[in-house]
Amino acid sequence: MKNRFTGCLLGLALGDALGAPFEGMPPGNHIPQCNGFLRYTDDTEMMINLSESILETGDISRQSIAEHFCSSLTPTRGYGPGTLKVLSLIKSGVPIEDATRKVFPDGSLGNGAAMRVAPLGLLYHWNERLLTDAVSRVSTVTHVHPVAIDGAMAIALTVGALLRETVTESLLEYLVARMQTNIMKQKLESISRLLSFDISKEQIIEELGHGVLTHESVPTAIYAFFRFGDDFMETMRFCIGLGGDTDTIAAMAGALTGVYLSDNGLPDECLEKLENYSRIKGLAERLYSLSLSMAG
Ligand code: AR6
Ligand code: MG
Repeated sequence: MKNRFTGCLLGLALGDALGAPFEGMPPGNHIPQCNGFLRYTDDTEMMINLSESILETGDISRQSIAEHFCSSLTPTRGYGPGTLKVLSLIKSGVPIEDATRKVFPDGSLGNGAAMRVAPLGLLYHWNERLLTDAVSRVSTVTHVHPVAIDGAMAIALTVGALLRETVTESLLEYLVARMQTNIMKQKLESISRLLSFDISKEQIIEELGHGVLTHESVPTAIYAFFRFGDDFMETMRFCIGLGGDTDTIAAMAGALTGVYLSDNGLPDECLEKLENYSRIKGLAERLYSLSLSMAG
């Protein structure tokens, strides 16, 4: 179980760092490289800040999470412009509830909530109500759009379900039943059909998307896991070959593949090059201990 916690967070960070050099490119035969330093982006930085806040307070404190997001923010890690603005408003004293609607009145539709919530699926895998409550509270520190919250739910619920049971097609039905928005329901519902035949990158991009919006990236990452999740690097090559928001799609699929395979399934030659490898591994181990003590 502990190795699956570390596999999840290291898989997320590795996917993020492997995808980062290809962000914004058109689809192509992009090959993820582990021959140089693997620097991660905002996805992993936010996942780390969230985990550190939880371990510090032993709880989900929105105020503490917001403070960690703001005080440990590295501007050069490629944050979405909306999230940067929301965090700078919070830092200047604007209440979270107001800040999250200043850029987009209905809230951000970006995948910035989904990319960071994998630790919540780990921590609360034993209690779905606590898990969904935590996802909702953590997402809405920056992302209040219902589609963005649904995307975060889909990722964290998948992580939780993978820790509890083996993967079956019914996992997709389980996720669909928990979506609150039609677009996320429809997209996740279509994955079973798309898995039933050989399909090109271009068709996947057309059907599921490869962009920064939640409904154009979360279903794609879940599809990638179901199709290639037995092999971490195969999952990475697929996600990165799509182009577009490569780092975040690979980060989300990396978290799912990592929890499924455990850290033994991640390539050592890449982990050796990953920025802050030991720190991320340590956070996962401490979340494992916290989860055990919470579950009693
Ligand atoms: N209406 C129209 N466009 C929107 C809306 C909306 N309601 N919400 C978001 N966008 P943002 P994130 C567009 O800035 O979700 C980084 O690379 C708009 O163009 O809230 O934290 C991360 O690694 C907006 O700037 O950021 C992720 O991959 C963009 O979506 C990615 O960016 C992203 O929303 C998203 O990060
Ligand atoms: Mg990123």
